[in-house]
Formats: sequence, structure tokens, C-alpha cells
Amino acid sequence: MSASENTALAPVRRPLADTGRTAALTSWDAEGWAGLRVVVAGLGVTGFSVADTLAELGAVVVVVDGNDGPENQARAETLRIVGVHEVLLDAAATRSLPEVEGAPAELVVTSPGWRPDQPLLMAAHAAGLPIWSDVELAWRVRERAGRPTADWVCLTGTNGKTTTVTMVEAILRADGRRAIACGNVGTPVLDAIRDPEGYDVLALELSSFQLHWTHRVAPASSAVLNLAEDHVDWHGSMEEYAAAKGKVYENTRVACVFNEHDPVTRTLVERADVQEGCRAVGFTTDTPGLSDVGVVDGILVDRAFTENRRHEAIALAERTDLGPVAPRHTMANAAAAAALTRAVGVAPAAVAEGLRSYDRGEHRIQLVATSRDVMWVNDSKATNPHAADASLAAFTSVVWIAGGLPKGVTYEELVGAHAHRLRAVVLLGTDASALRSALAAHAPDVPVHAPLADADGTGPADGAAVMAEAVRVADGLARPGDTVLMAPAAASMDQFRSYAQRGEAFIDAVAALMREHGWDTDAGTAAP
Ligand code: UMA
Repeated sequence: MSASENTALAPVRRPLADTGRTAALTSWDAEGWAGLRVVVAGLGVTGFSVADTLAELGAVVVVVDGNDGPENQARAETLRIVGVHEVLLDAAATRSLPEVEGAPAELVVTSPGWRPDQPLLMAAHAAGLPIWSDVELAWRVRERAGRPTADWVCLTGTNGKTTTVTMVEAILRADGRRAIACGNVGTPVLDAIRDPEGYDVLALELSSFQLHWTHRVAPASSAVLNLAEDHVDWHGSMEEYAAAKGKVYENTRVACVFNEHDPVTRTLVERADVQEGCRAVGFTTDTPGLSDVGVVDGILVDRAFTENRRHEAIALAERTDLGPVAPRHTMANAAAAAALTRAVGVAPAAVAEGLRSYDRGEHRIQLVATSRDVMWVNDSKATNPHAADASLAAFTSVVWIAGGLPKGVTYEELVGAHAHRLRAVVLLGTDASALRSALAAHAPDVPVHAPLADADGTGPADGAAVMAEAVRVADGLARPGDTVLMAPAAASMDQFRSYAQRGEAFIDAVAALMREHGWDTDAGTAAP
């Protein structure tokens, strides 16, 4: 029985980093790439960039993917043209380790979506092959004659990764560095590595999946933003998930950044094998201790990267630099981004400038209008109670537009935690019964309206009409100082195509309301 047929093979919990030949592969110009026999697992965004890079390096590449849909067919065609030896698009082919040009493979580079119990990967492990992520491959080829070698700033976490990596990118750019956010955020890191002009710094968002298959990366600074239960099915257990996240700290040169409010992140720093002289730097939304970046009276303050940190602190930015709506978790992300970038020497002023300019993305706590002392905020991206919890916590008195496709979640905790700030609730959704019963139990005095719903509480399927009516009703309920917050805590697909369309419907309805009344608004100019 071959290794790949042996169903008793164990999931790849500790992938091998190197064999003799791959250990020497530490720069783009290394001789060993030519003729190296590599299997690339997956032909998504990652696999394409991996196979393309390896072909350019002269390796002999076989790509395997279980999906033979049109997109993969097109990618396969392109790869064949650039010199990839073979592309196997077939579910059966993913169940064993293929040979490369009739000889055993020497390396596997896998896409993050491939789990440690995937048969091809288990077979590769059993055969003693190193298994790398695209991030590992990118690290091995980052040095190239005639091009600048970028520093790496790496971060991971359960929540807030994309916001923080976008802030890091903006701060670095404000400091005059050529920088790009890449990795799990969408642009594969190998695309950044192969940019003809090159970068001074890469801001890498790394998922636990990518970190699992990563070995030798040595970031200038690194962070685990926070850790909550997630992706346990992929990793096998919460411990394995945490261990994968903790790998981001390995080999860090200047600063391991951890969350003072999340002790597990500090433990992960303590367990990591870092480089001589590397420091542990905390971030917090409270007053910073020695070696922390934190917040004092709404000002982001650095007590980590100053000459005389026992006695002095540097003011980096104000809460208002993050826009008119800067909830606690956004301040936390900003503190982490500041710590990560100060570690690579950015000037204090660049932090404020970067935080003022970073792309906040749409539909994520987006201020749509302020009129007659009422703020209208779109958080359509809050598709579950956890996300809605964060935006509700940012406001003191709220007319809450909520509800949608609830995905079987419960609202008891969310409503219980925020009942005191609810002026009223306006319900969306074809079936808002779960939210209704939580409101009845935990916020019995808060008025609840369900525009256009019938007597059973069943809402119509036309989301745009419901949203227009919800905005009108909310307008009648809001008083000066209130925020009308559309943070549904539910998916959108019962009445809208997507959360984006739901957000647009809200923005349109608010604009129509303002026009109708001839009210002035700060919309647009103040969008956070
Ligand atoms: N495939 C198989 N067999 C398997 C698993 C997958 O054949 O057992 C094939 C699929 O048919 C598909 C390919 O492998 O063609 C997919 O590979 P992939 O799922 O690794 O996806 P990519 O397109 O390479 O995108 C990945 C990240 N996706 C995942 O981690 C699931 C993207 O993050 C990332 O932006 C991209 O690399 C560039 O680095 C997405 C994500 O959802 C946004 N990430 C998770 C998250 O943020 O929570 C971790």
C-alpha cells in the first residue's frame, strides 16, 4: 500500500520545513530552484501565484486542484503557457501525491484552504517532504540581486486583521516608505515580492492556515491582535489554532506586539523563539504601561519606542484622527498598528497622518450623515451578533435598525448587554422572531417597530422598500444626540442580495430623507 492510500496517516500537525536541498533555497538567485520538483496544492489565488513564481525560477511544477470549473481551466491554460509542467484538475488527483516528470516530488507548496488532514498533504508528510505555504516560499525568494529586500511586518488575530493591516500600510506610506498590504487580505504575498519596483516594507496579514505551513519567516515586527475560538475544524483543536497564530512571533527581530487585554497573546510571545534583542511591546486602549502603546484621554500614546520611556511618552494621534466614530476596537487596532510601525522606525507624525488616510472600507461603521445632531451610521457588515456588539458599544443612545437572516444564532446576550442604550428598535428581515423574543425578554420597555410587516411579524421580501420605511420610522424616533445605527446582527439574503446592497439601500434611504426635508448633512466629508 502506498503512503497516500494509507488511511491511517495522521494529519500534518508539524510540517517539515526542509530537506538538504530545500535548506539552501534562501534567495531568488539560489541555484537549487532550477529543476526542483514541486507539487503545488490548489489553483486559487494562492496556487496561481505560487506556480507562476516557481515556473519563473525554473522549477518543474505539477499543480493539483479538485475543481475543474471554468476559472481553474483558464488559470491552468495560462500556467501551461508560462512553463508549468502539468496541471491536474480532478478531485481524484487530490487524494494522492503525484510524481513530477516521472520522479518523486521534492517539495509541496500548499494553499491555505488545504487542511492538515488532506490526503495529498498527509502522503507528502509521510514521504518526508517539506510542506510550505506561499508565505514561506515568498520569504525564501525575497532577496534578489539588484532589487531592494523589503522588511516584513506581520500580523494575525481572530478579529480586526484587515483593518489593522490597512492602517499599517497607510502609516508606512505616510512615512514615505513604499509599502503594500498583502497576504490573507487578498493580494498574494508573491505578487508583492515580484513587483518590478519592489517595496521597502510588506504589511502582511496572515491567517492561521498560512501560518501553519510557514517556518523560517523572520519579521521585523509581528502581532497577534486577539484570540477567540475560530477555525477549530481546520486545526483540530483550539490549542492547535492558538499555536498556529503564535508562529507569527517566531524569529521576530525588533518587536513582538501583544494585546494587554488578551493575556493569551502575551503567552504566545513568551513561548516564541525570537531573535536576540527583540522586545515584547503591549498595546492597550487604557493608559499604557512601560513598553506599551496605549490611550490617554483619547490620545494614542507611545511609551515603548521613546529614548526615555520611564519618564516620557510620545503623543502619536488623536481619537478624531480615526474619524468621528472611533469605537474601542478601532482604537485597539490603531494602537497595534502604531506599535508595529514604530518598531520599524516610522516618525510619530506619520502615525496620525496614516490613521487619517487609511481606507476604512465601506459598510463598516460608516458615518453616512449627521443632521440636526443625529448621526446615521451604516454597519451593514455586522452580519452576526459579535460584530453588532462592537458597533453598539460605540454609541450611548441608539435607534437600532436590526434583523435579517439570523443563521440560527441567539440574541439574548447581545440585547441584554445593550438594552440600556436602546432608544428604540426598528426591525428588518422576513422573520425577526428571534430578535423579537430577545427584546421582549431583555429590553421590555424599548419600543419595537417592524415597518411593512404583516400581523404575524412577517416582513416582505423587497428590502429596498423596507429599508426606506425603516429609515423614515427611525427618523421619527431619534432625538438630538442619538445615533441611528443600522447594524443588523444578521445576514442580508432574505431581503437583499448582499450586505453591500443592504448598506447601499440604507445610504440611499438616508440621502432621500435628507433631500425630502431639505436638511443639511455632513455626509461624505465625515465618513469614517
Ligand atoms: N482545494 C482543493 N482541495 C482542498 C481544498 C481546496 O482542491 O482540499 C482547491 C479549491 O478547489 C480552490 C483552491 O484549492 O481552487 C482554493 O485555495 P484556497 O481555499 O486556499 O484559496 P485561495 O484562492 O488561494 O485564497 C487564499 C485565502 N483563502 C483561504 O484561506 C480559504 C484567501 O483568504 C487569501 O486572501 C488568498 O489566499 C491570498 O493570500 C480568504 C479567507 O477567507 C479571504 N481567509 C480566511 C479568513 O480570513 O478567515 C482564513
